[in-house]
Amino acid sequence: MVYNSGTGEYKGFILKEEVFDAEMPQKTESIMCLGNGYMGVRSSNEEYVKEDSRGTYVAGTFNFMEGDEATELPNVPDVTNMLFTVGEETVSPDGNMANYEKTLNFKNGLLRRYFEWTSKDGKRLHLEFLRVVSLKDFHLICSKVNVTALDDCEIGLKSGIEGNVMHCAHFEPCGMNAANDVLQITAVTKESGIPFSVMTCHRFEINGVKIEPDFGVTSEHDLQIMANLAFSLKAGNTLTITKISNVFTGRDKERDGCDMPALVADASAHMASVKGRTLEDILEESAAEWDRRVWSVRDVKVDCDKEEYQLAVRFALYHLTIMAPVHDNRMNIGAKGLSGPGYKGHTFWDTEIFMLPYFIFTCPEEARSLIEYRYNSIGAARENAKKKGFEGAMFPWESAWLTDGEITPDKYKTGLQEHHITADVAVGVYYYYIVTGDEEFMERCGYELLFDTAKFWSSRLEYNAEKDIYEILCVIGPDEYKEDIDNNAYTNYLAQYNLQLAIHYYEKLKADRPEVYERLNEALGLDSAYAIWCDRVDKIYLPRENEDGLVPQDDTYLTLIDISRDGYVFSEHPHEVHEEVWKLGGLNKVMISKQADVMQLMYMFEDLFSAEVKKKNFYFYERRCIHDSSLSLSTYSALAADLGEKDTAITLFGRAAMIDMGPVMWSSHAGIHAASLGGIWQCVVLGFGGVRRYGENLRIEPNLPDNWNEVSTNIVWKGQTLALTVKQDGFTVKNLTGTKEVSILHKGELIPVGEALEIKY
Ligand code: IFM
Repeated sequence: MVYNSGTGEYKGFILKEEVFDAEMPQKTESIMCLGNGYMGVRSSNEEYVKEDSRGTYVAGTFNFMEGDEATELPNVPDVTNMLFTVGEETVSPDGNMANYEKTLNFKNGLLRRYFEWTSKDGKRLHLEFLRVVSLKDFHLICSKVNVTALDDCEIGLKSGIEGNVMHCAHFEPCGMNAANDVLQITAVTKESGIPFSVMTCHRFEINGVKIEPDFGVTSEHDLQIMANLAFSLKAGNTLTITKISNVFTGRDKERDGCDMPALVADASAHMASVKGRTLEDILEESAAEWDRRVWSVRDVKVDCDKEEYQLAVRFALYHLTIMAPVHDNRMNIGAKGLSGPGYKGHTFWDTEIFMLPYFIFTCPEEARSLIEYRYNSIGAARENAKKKGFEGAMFPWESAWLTDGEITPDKYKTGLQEHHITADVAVGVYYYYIVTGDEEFMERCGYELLFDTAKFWSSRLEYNAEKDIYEILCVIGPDEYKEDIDNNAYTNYLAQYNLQLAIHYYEKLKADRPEVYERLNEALGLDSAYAIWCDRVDKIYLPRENEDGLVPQDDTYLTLIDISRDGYVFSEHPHEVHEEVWKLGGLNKVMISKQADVMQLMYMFEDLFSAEVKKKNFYFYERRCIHDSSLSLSTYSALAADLGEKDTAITLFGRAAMIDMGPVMWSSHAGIHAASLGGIWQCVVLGFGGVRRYGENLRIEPNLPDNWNEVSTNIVWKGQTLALTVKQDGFTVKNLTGTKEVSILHKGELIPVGEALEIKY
């Protein structure tokens, strides 16, 4: 992968693959995925190659398939395919190919690929493939291919809609249609009954002159419709194919629950309005939207010694945009976004703890939509609690559609035990509220979320009469290597925090907003819940540092077999570690962690422990953590930055930045790692930039790595957009909105920003 190929306005925006990897084409399919939050389209090659896993996923269209382990996003019939032949031979980068290049431009979302290809009998073609998924028109996909013959050639092309893709068994075909140049397939998901329409339209030119070839439409099965064309090209001639496609579903917000005829009418009207457009014009419109929504308002500019760091943070911003269905508050972000089948499109704590801070600080409306998803699924969370013998709202570890409830596959214990998700949701609500001051949201949804999650915790606590404490037994904490454990520090502290928030806002509402209090008290029985919260909150057992200064991750962690890296061969490859650990009795028996756990707690709640204790624990747990989850490195890096451990912070950041973008090919085959991308933003802005919600204040305490000259970005605080530039010798903050006074906390002092503030060290 090349990280520094962009020039001019695209410098720091281009990711490039120079050598085609025939063994692992899935890597660039994922990391160069296109999309817009409504749908994600994997960047598979137009021509099929061995091992490709093409996929188009539309947010929220979950379906359960008989015999499967959980509901998942179906793979929409594919429109990216174009199969070229020269004589009997299929054009493929697997064959005799030269000058290959595949690039993704984050600035405008353009995927470009080209190569030269020579047939066995010496006929040469130059092929250029361009593709864009519009950020402006969510339903629109456009491809353009220029095929230049370097020798006289007879070229065949098969292109259309192919439903025979992985995870396509979700669909019951409803029909197909070929009207002139437009092809269409309709289908409905088998269990959730969501109607889908996929349409595509081809246009052809030779040397810029429109031609109207015979389409030769064929179909080999119920979910396939193809045009089959033939062209004679003289040496030097260029055939241009423009393929414009659209995807509509009955889950779309504006047509929710519509039937197939209504869906087809919408899709057809849309196709009629876009089929004459060019890729250039669609790209220009989409690029303007990229600029409006992202690059002009929340770009993060990094001036440092390594160009890949700038690219990494833009890679994160790009993917955080295309993965997030923030246009529809019935949907949330999947752990792989919409870039692949991994984790079935399910939502985890990844949203609240790893991505939400980015949305809250850069576009609060988008953040609100993600939290409203939780509110909209509170009914299922209440049922989940009831089913498991608890009260209030117990959010599922993995969630999909609003009414699905817990959908973690049974083979994983996380669905039964990883309960911290419920407190993570509350943390997200509070974080959003403090940064935005959005009282309307709180009264409509936020307070109810805080109260009902607290009700869950007070019922989840177990009283230990001997010690007169409340414990939380049999859980999985963030470190998922440890199952059936008692008193996971992260879980216990967050449960207490959840109760503290509920107590605080109960008292505040009762005093200041009696009518809101009355309404919620009547609905949720707050008075009696409050009495229980008050009784239990200070008796929750909270692990503290022991005589060695170590905070136990849970009741047993520090008693396990210690195979820390000193004197032990610790592979970077988790599976090899697992084999070694297996011989010692399994993951539950040894002191190794999958991901940040106590460190996650110390990063999020910086005042719980002294700097000395944090540093000691950092190195203790880092030595025992194999970062087998993509959520781990960014937390360790940001925490290291907070602790002033600059070299460690930048080393860990470098590894976090390469989780998807880096050279390990298999790492992203099933999709990018959404949380890790939120984590990259957190490392740069919250870690190195030192931006933090601290209590109810905005604190700025930069920790720029030594080889970094500057980081600049915008953040939004209480509705004011603040332009922040951090340098080695100080930082500036400008209030770009300027309709409200904002103060920042720096070195313990609250300083008004006014129009602009400059701090020199
Ligand atoms: O939520 C994470 C979890 O913390 C580690 N395993 C993968 C999940 C989805 O990203």
